[in-house]
Amino acid sequence: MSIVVHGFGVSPNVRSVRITLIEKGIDYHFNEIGFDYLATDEYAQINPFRKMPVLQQGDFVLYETPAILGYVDEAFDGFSLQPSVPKARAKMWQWIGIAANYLYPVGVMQLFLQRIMSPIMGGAADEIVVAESAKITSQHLDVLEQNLTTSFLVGDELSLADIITGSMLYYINITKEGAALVKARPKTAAWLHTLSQRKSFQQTLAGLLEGKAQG
Ligand SMILES: N[C@@H](CCC(=O)N[C@@H](CS)C(=O)NCC(=O)O)C(=O)O
Repeated sequence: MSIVVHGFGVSPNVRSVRITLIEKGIDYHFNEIGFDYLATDEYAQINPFRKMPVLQQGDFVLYETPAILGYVDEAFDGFSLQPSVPKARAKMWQWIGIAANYLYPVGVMQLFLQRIMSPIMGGAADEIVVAESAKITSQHLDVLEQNLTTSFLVGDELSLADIITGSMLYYINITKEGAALVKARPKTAAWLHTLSQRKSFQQTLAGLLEGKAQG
């Protein structure tokens, strides 16, 4: 049954799902939707919370990024993107929680949105929000830097933790404040660079203006 991913190209959560599908070698159709579509009754049928991404496989519909990543990894053959040892797997879920609950709301939704997206949408960055979110992001990145003792976040194999955390950090690193924070942390910078070179990350790069074009 073919897979469809609904969302915007520029969304880090949507990108995480697409990267996971590419890493697993699974063909999928990317249904690029616009902001207006999230508000429709039709969209509420596939995600009543009106967020993206949504993964659809026939009559199976799944939303919430961590759930989608776990499903894609487990439902299909190929290289596993989750460590099998319980402690390592728990660490992977810990990083997924950090990405979703800390990096995304502060580094992406505040720092990236204010510094990059507000001007693109014709507004001005709220410098107070930028400064506050950069300060908190700095603390988040300290934790990342201290924990990057292996090639990837959990050991020496790519896992779902790298995919979701790397997707968030990509957007943080686009801001000048975020880029300075990454540059000051050599292990984080090297890890992000390694991820950015992967075919899956390259193939899912999206123009920042796309959100505006569809809005
Ligand atoms: N908890 C959700 C969060 C999804 C989310 O916030 N997606 C953003 C894009 S990255 C979105 O739908 N934004 C549009 C909006 O909030 O209207 C998940 O893990 O998938």
